[in-house]
Amino acid sequence: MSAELSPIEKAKFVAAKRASDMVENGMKVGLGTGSTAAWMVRCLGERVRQEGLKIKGVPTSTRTADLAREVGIEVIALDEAGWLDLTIDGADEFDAELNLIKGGGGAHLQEKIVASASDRMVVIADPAKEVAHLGAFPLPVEVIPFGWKTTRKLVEEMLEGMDVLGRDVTIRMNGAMPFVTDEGNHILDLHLLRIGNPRQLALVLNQVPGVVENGLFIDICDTVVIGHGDGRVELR
Ligand code: ABF
Repeated sequence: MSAELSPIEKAKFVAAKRASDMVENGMKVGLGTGSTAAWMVRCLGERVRQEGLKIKGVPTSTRTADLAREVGIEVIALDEAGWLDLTIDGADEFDAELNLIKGGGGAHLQEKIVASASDRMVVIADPAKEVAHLGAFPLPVEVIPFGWKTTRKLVEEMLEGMDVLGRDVTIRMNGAMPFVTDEGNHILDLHLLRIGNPRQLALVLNQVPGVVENGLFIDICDTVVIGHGDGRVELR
C-alpha cells in the first residue's frame, strides 16, 4: 500500500498504519477526517478484509462515512455507539502538551464530539504539524449562518482582550459562497499567528453568541503518532 508514495504521503501513511494497529477486535472506533485519517480508514478496511477484524466505526464527516463504507467498515451513528473505545484523527497543529488545532477540513465540530466521547484519542500527523506555540495555522470557529457577520464582529471584539499576535477574522469561502459544514454552519478562520493561552481562548470563544464550536482541542488528545517520510514513527 505504501509503494511509490511521496515522502509526505509516506509520513501520513506510516502514522496511520501504526495507529490503526492499535485497534482491537470488538472496538467501537471514532474515524477522523482529512488526508491522514483517510489513510487510517483504508488501513482499517484492509484489516477488516484480510484479518476479519470486527469493529464498528463512527465517522466524523460524510466524507469519512462514505470512505469507511467503501472499504468495508461497519458504520454506526455516535448515539447508537454510546461510547467509543478509541478515536483516531488528524490535526492541523499540535504542541508539546498535545493541545491541538483542528478544523482545517471543516469537520472539527463532529470531530470534537466524537473524540470527547472516547476513552482515548490518538492523533496521527506528519512532523510539519508539530509547533512550539499553536496559532500559525488559522483557528477554525464554526458559527451558525444566522447573523454570522455580527458573530464575526463579536469574535473580533473578544480577541482584543486575548493574548494573541494577530486578530484578522475571515469567513471561509467555497467559491463565491460561504463554506457550509456537515451541520449546515459556516466557518470563521481566526488568523492569530500565536496563541498565548489556548485553554482560555477555547473557553472564551464558545461564550460568543452564534459560535457553535472552536477548533482548539485542549486535554482531549492522549497520544500523537508522528510519521516520517523515511518510514520512522514516533509516539508522543
Ligand atoms: C482533520 O483533518 C482536521 O481536523 C484537520 O483539520 C485535518 C487534517 O488534515 P490532513 O490530515 O489532511 O492534514 O483531522
